[in-house]
Amino acid sequence: MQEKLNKLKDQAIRELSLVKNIKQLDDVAQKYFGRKGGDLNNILKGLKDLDPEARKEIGSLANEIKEELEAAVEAIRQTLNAKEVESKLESDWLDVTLPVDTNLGHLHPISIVQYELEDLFKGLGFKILDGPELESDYYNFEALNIPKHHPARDMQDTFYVDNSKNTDKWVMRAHTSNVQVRAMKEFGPPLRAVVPGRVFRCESTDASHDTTFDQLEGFMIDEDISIANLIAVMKVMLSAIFKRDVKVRLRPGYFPFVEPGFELDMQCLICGGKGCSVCKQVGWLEIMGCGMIHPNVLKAGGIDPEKYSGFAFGLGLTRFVMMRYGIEDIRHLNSGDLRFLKQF
Ligand code: FA5
Repeated sequence: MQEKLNKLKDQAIRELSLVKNIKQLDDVAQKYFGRKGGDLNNILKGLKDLDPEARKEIGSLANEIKEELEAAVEAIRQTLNAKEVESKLESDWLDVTLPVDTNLGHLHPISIVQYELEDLFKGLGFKILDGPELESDYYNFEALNIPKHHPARDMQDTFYVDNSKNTDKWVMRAHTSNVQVRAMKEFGPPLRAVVPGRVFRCESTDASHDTTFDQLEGFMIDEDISIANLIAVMKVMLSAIFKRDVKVRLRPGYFPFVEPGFELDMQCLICGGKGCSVCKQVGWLEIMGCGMIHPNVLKAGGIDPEKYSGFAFGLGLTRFVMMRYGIEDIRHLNSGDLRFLKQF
């Protein structure tokens, strides 16, 4: 039995010396110490059949050999692990002197024009304001002189949010005009501000209509503000953005929150006024609604309409961008299509 054990030990040592990787090491360890069928374990199991004297002697030798071999396996495992790490480091090296990839993307065309407009209006003494996209029915409609159930709500139909805990309805804002009364309450007169932002409409899409688009609201409130101030600001804005003569026309338009109200159209720059799918074959595209702020809206904002007057406009920023760059379908702008976006 002693001889058998010593032979087993020599054989195990020989096999361990030939091991090249962890997998082979595990196989050898399994062969000798495996719970089921491991050679050394089988000998240890057979000890119970020996007489007590022999069991003691052979048992202590077998344990000695087992400990020795286990220590050898552990030592070889550590060496192999260290070698593996070393070779991984060699193959995974990184050249920190290579040039950095500078293709980091750029601004979306809507942001480009929005920031240009913000700079322009800052120069004219306007504040740049922000407002909530999820808005109360009050600021989106009622404060703007559009009572509940009034048919004028259909002009800016939007998405209503079910808020069963609260009796007041919430809507995705249909226009940036929701910030008018908020700003009047916060800052009071005199006030000049523009409000860029995303708005939402429940309507069918086509080349010039989307359900999510951007507007830029603007308003100026002071003593003696008139339509002449509105037209002057429009002219400055158009020539700054288009840097050339663009044909515009102002026609009467109905918005419950202005009186009088207008709509400003631009001659379509996609077709040069000949007619196309963007301008629905009429040669003109509606770019903004505007007018003199209704006295009821000034009152809702805590401003005395006897003393102050003001103009307001709501520019369709997305359509403005289409005209600036000659984009023939509004749906490209929210598509996330890199083939389109990389052109700007
Ligand atoms: C309004 O949203 C008013 N709040 C504008 C206003 C502000 C009037 C202040 C008076 C005083 P309107 O629904 O017409 O108005 O939208 C304004 C502009 O947004 C339009 O002239 C158009 O350029 C753009 N627009 C409207 N609907 C869409 C749409 N579905 N997709 C893309 N652009 C749109």
